[in-house]
Amino acid sequence: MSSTGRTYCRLCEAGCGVTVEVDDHGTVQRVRPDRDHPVTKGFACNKGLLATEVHLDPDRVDRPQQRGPDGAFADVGWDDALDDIARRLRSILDQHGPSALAMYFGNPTAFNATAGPAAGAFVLQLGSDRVFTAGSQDCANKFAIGELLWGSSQLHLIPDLERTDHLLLLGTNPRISKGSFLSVPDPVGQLAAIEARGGVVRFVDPRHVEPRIGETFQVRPDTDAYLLAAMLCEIDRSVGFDADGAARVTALDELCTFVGQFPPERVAPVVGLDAATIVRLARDFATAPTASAHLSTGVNMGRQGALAYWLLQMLVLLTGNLDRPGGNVAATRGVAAPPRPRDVTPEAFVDSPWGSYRPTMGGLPGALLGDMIRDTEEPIRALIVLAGNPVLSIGGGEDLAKAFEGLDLLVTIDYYRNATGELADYVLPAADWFEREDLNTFVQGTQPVPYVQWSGPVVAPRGERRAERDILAELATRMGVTPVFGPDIDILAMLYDGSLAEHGLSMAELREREAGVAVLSPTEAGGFLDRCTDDGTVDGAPAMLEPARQRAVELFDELAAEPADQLKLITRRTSHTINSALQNVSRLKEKGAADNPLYLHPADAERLGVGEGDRVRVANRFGAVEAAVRVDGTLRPGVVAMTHGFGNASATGLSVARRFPGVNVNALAPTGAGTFDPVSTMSQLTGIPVEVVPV
Ligand SMILES: Nc1nc2c(c(=O)[nH]1)N[C@H]1C(S)=C(S)[C@@H](COP(=O)(O)OP(=O)(O)OC[C@H]3O[C@@H](n4cnc5c(=O)[nH]c(N)nc54)[C@H](O)[C@@H]3O)O[C@H]1N2
Ligand SMILES: Nc1nc2c(c(=O)[nH]1)N[C@H]1C(S)=C(S)[C@@H](COP(=O)(O)OP(=O)(O)OC[C@H]3O[C@@H](n4cnc5c(=O)[nH]c(N)nc54)[C@H](O)[C@@H]3O)O[C@H]1N2
Ligand code: SF4
Ligand SMILES: [Mo]
Repeated sequence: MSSTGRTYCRLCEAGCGVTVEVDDHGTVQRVRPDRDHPVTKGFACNKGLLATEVHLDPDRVDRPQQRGPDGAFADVGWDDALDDIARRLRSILDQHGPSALAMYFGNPTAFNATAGPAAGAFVLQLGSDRVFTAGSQDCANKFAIGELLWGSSQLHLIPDLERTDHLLLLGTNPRISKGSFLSVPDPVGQLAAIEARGGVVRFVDPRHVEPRIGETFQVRPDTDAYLLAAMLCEIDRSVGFDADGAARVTALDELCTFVGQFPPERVAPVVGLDAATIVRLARDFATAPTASAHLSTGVNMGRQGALAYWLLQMLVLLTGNLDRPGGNVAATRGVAAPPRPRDVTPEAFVDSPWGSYRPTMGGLPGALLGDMIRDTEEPIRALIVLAGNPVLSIGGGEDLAKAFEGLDLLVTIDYYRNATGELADYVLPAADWFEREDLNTFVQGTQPVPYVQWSGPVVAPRGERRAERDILAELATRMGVTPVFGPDIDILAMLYDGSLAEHGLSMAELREREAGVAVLSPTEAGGFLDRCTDDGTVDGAPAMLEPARQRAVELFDELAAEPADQLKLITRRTSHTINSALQNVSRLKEKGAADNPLYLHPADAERLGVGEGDRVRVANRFGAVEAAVRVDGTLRPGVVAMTHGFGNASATGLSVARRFPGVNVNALAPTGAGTFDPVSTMSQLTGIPVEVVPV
């Protein structure tokens, strides 16, 4: 009998409720928006609705694959694969110690409530602290500042979209990406509603991304920290800080001295806005009845994402907008935020041959992964990649791929044999989100309308796909270690029943509910600082950020000294891609994801003597790629853009992606010593200096 199941999409942070039609053979037929979902109410996008194409893709890895001596992959049984991996891992650990093992957790791990805890426990049990995550490409700056200010990487105040009079958005393109750290269905509709009731919406972005809503301030890339500092400086010297907010900041003088180095008139040429505009941005924010601010990956991926995010918190606090209706507010969490175990003193920094850095949530700088594999003293020899594609998603390009080839053991756990899997000894098939149970932990604390949603499997796993937690438990057992989350453990109940009880819920009860959803009561504004800091105040000159403040001074001089015609490469998402994860979906390829062109402003195209479709070489000291030109007037002159996740020419496991390979833009991303943010481990993936020449 055919049936319809209800679940939610796990591709992005909108987390749209969807219904899944299953035929009488147990095969998924169709995904539709769930109109009865109490929060997402039938919102969904093209990508989520095409998730069946990934679920049923003939290129999916349905059995473990092993690479043979000739380089070709062949199916092997689970027992043989796990026995061999366990034996080789054990021998590497015995010979070289636990730090010879590293794990990389990719972005979809965040959308998978049992895989993350299972993988974290696995690597800890084996004694290794070498963990890399996609966080150092997308949001480790926010985690680091959450740890510093509010005692948890997971605590972030979101704009009160329903009530705000003034919303400042930096480095986000909600129409395309649906946003990050702010989980709303139909974000564009929400922004339009702010304008419709007379509110102000402002975008700070090198690209004019939003055609219909708000006003866009086209900054030069990688300069947001100076814009925010200048806004604070201007507010301090003209309208003044909110008295209650100012009373909450200790060492406020030191904060004022720091931002005082970056007045609007000084930063204007570096930021690329005139001083009067920066003054207007600052005063309008400070004098709006209520104002809220949000920054996202366009800023995170610059060189000073942590400092910028911290300055944004200070802007909100010192204008009286922190934890007040219409400002930035705390959102209810259905699952508890991990507490403050993290050291935020200078002692938290570790020295490495590539410079000092502070691991964020225990994660290391992705920009050092290649160096740590190639290291002669204490190299990484075995790497397990869970739901990630570091060969394409972090900097390094061919060099990183070469480093991976030098590993003694590389195992990927994925839906596909992706570009990273192509270099692996084993590729292990993961069950997908139609096939396993889950809880929407990934959006807790970032939802204006808070809810928890549990989903059971909608269908049984196809082929021999397995949930990550089962794969890792089997592997641990075969290595002689009793897994923390063995097969009999209800991971979700064990981890989340405690915090669900605060809402009168439990996993058992949630599993019985219609669509597994429980809408939670919103958090009333007020009391956040007293709850989340030791004494209700924050430090205006935290020691943890001293390296960031110093770096701000140095990088300012560097930016100010750049030649006027220096081209900067920024990141750009499209509606047909999610990082590298949908590269094998032919219907998306047909719709416009056939390759990743170099977007170029008409004035730059003219100056370089190139036009639409011409081939160009994009290069810098880290690498080079070739791409076709797409002329794009939405860019700020001097700014070029490319989409990441492409570069599948040699991914033999992806027959569609291989026909539309595009190029790996991260060949141009800085890696190695001095290229990442020491206070947060963030890689630089935007605002990268490049040269463009016709070929
Ligand atoms: N230049 C540039 N680089 C970027 C960015 C950018 O904007 N510009 N963006 C960055 C961002 S925001 C991120 S988050 C990172 C992403 O970096 P990564 O996470 O390293 O890479 P993804 O491309 O997301 O690859 C995800 C892989 O997980 C697999 N997968 C999907 N779901 C599951 C699952 O449930 N289980 C398992 N086991 N596998 C699964 C997919 O098939 C895919 O192969 O890349 C970053 N890299
Ligand atoms: N369609 C689609 N949706 C996605 C994804 C995807 O790949 N495709 N990826 C998902 C993931 S993993 C994430 S993390 C989220 C990210 O979601 P967001 O953080 O909202 O990221 P983007 O939509 O890429 O918007 C980033 C914006 O920053 C701008 N920008 C670039 N450099 C700078 C800069 O230096 N300063 C400023 N102020 N702006 C800059 C870019 O022009 C772009 O408009 O999206 C998720 N959703
Ligand atoms: S908006 Fe995001 S969560 Fe919603 S259907 Fe699209 S990809 Fe899935
Ligand atoms: Mo991301």
